[in-house]
Amino acid sequence: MKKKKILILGIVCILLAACCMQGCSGKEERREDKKADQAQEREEGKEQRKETGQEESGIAAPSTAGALHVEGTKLCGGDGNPVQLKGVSTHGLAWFPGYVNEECFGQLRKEWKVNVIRLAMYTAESGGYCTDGDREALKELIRKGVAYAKKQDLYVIIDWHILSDANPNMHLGEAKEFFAEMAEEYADADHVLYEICNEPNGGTGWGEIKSYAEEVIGVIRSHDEDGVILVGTPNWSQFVDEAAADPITGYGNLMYTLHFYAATHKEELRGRMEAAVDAGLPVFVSEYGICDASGSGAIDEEQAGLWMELLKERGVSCVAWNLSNKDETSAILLPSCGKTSGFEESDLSAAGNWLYRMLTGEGEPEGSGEKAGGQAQEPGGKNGGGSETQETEALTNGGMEIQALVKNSWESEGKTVYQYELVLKNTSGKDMDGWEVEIPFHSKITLTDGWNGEYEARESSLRIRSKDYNGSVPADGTVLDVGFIVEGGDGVVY
Ligand code: IDC
Repeated sequence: MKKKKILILGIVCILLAACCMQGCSGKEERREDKKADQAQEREEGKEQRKETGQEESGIAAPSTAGALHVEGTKLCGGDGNPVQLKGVSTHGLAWFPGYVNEECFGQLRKEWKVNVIRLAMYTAESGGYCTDGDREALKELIRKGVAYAKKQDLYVIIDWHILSDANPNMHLGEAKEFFAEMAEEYADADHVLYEICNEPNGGTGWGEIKSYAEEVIGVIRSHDEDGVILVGTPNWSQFVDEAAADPITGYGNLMYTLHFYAATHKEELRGRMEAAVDAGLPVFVSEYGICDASGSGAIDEEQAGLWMELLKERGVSCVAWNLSNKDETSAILLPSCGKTSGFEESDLSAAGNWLYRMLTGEGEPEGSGEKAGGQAQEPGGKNGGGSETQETEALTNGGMEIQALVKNSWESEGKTVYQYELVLKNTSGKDMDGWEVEIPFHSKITLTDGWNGEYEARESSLRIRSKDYNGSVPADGTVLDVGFIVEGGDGVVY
């Protein structure tokens, strides 16, 4: 914000001298100073918007909305208009540092239309900031990320990613030191938000989080008087109602985080969020996934659609987990993608594909929960056209009756990719302790992902064995949440 441009300094000096002579307060000086800087920033922003192609997309960005603040339950831009941030979170910076590069951020900004990037820095775990991590290297990555975000006209969240260190007070001293340094450095950066504790858990109550937050916020505010601060809530940032009942007072521009994983957290958590917002709590979804809470398992597009609808309706910002090629459902890139920028459609996992479509509006998974996930289709023109509950063809082998539903399909480099979900029913008449099924396809397949099973692709058939946790199936029992993604195949042979 306060760019140290000679011209501005000159104006500020004159203003300062004039104000001092007239006895005006330091606060007024700062306001004048800010106004002059903001005018200059807006001019520069026009140029930057042309470069990032953001003029056409019309989404809020630092160059248009400027410094953010909180009004009531809403995040707002400098002009007072509500702003919804939508973006993506890095995986742990220590584990996946490569994605912090300007080309990557630029592509996400221009092609994916994100307006925020979250820099997730684990505090515990291996390589964590408070355990055995290289603190200077981690801070350097954050500095780079903040600088690239600035250049690409993105907001950026500095995330103190507590997780296995369930109670944020465990590293209170380190947190205060870290945020003092960050807030001092970024006091005048319009595009920086601070997230002070990712997910308190392990029974850590709101009282403990609140006392931690008050300390850390105090430190941040002593350097940065108005940057937006995101505060975690109990139970992996889900119990926003507890914060709503006893919010932090005495400081402005605070928001409280809610995290959801759509295949695990559904109606009940949406209800909690709505009630908290209705009670006046500013909520920010700084992390979500469309799979289950482990970050893996099957994707639930229907629930994801319902969440997106609600977030849109309430204007709640949301950041997807995670920007990496780790072999887990929530990673937006396939493990086979070694690139750290210049991603193509064929590099995207099912989660990445969904996110891209949601953010850009292409293929529209957003909006209607029904549209997003409710349609079960058969490839190769055998479209049942109905909902998942409708009777579909089934095949039987390995003692199981198998229904293979296509949840999603898309084109990639001239080939069609299908995401299947299976419903397996034990029709063997006996209880099973472990199962194995085979799915024959019309043509050769390439397996790109699979969950809740051990997979082996052989030419045009796919063998799936149970995991240790879903192998026991009573007679007539059903196994759900088994799914996979294959390229090609032209449909299942019944
Ligand atoms: C997961 C990562 C996984 C990593 C693990 C570390 O996806 O690769 O091994 O953390 O413990 C969260 C957390 C987020 C989790 C994610 C999925 O904020 O750190 O990432 N998740 O489990 N909350 C709910 C889900």
